[in-house]
Amino acid sequence: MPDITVHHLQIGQGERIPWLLEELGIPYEIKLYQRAPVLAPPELQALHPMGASPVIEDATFDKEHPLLLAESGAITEYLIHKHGNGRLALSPSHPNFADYLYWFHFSNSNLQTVLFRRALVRSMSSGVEDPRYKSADARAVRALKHFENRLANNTWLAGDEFTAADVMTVWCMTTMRKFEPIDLTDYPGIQKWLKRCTDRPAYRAAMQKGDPDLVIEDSISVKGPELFGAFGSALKGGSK
Ligand SMILES: N[C@@H](CCC(=O)N[C@@H](CS)C(=O)NCC(=O)O)C(=O)O
Repeated sequence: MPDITVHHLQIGQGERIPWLLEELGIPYEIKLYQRAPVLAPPELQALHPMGASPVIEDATFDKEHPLLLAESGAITEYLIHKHGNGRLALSPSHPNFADYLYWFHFSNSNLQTVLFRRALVRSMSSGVEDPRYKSADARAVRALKHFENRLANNTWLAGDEFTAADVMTVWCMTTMRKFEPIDLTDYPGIQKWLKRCTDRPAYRAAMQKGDPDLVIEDSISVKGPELFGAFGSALKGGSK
């Protein structure tokens, strides 16, 4: 029985963690949860004060009292440094260290935030001409263009090496487009990078274990995957 357990809410950013573990070749058990209908079900909410996914349990160092850790960025750094000998991270002596840090944090701290903000503002505004929506959309497009420019000139987000920065970011352009649609026509660099990332055997293996019903080719298509309908209803005031 592996010492590491990943609690993953399907169709969600928890997919980063099995992918990382597959890349690092670290054995793990995965426990799957379904949205009920949008938020986490009670058994997942009960695991951690924040009630969201991903959460890991690690019994490697204390079988009686396994470590419980949430936040995909924190989990990623923890696994890389405690179990992965620093693989998939760039060290401070690497010339691209600052790029690595920046792009590692960009997804959760910027891209994802502005995209979800746009979705929320759209649901509360009078339409796409509403100045509040226009402002939220301009911010999202700005982030997407910045991201595109990075990938127009680099194979991977941190430069020449595939790193955890790529692992952190892919979901924003795949599964997350089920919550906030993004047409990738104007973003050829992102399209090519998505193909490179999702062709990796570790990505395929993780998605097969965590979300076998998601069709990767739909997730990376230019128009994006089918929307997760319950999310749209929840934004309009329906059940969450
Ligand atoms: N910043 C957190 C966000 C965690 C989060 O919001 N996860 C979503 C899945 S995409 C979730 O569990 N949502 C269900 C809920 O909040 O009830 C991370 O990176 O892990």
